[in-house]
Amino acid sequence: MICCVLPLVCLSACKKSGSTQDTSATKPTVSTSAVPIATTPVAPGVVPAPAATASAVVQGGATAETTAVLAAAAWALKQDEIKNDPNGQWAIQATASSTYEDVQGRAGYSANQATGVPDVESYGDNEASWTSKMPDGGIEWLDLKFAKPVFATEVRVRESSGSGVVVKIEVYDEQGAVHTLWQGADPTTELNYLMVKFPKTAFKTSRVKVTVATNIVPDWNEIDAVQLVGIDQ
Ligand SMILES: [Ca+2]
Repeated sequence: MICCVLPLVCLSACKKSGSTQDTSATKPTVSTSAVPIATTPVAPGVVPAPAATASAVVQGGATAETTAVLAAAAWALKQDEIKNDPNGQWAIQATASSTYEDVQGRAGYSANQATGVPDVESYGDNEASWTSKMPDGGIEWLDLKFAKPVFATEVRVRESSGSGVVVKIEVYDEQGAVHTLWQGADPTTELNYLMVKFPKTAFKTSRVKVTVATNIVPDWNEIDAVQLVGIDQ
């Protein structure tokens, strides 16, 4: 009798599990569960255990995660790993929908403050980041160019104040057509990267557009740097 019941239980459980996955694939969810502090050293270059990252929003095979819940040491190692990622490049030029006090060029808070390596060291207002003209006006965007066209696999957005406002990541192919790689809810808090991973693009890109909704998080929302990750072939 037990032999007959067990398979039924398993079948039932498997079906439930399957339907849950189907739902999560189409309905974005944000994980907010607390993560225990790591008790074992993490070597540089080692990808943190899945439990140490918050992942959220699945759409069309793209995933997003944030460094927000990493323990401090793991956080610092991850920052260093990203900063020196051999497949990563930092933006070299940027324009934006608007800038704080309409600043231009490379002035503080200009779009170009989101180019180059990260240079904001603590969470909060800092003119070494891009900031829009209005704090809570709604949709704004940052359009960034990179030196080398690559088949892209990931875009990392370093948010440095009022984090959690990115709503869309797009890239342009070499013919100038725009491709949406991710759209959803941004789980980023504090000074952290929103890391949007996706299947390798079928085209090369050297231009990324980051769209934010500044009304999501009250007060100013600032982006320190944006990294495009990809390979030559
Ligand atoms: Ca910056």
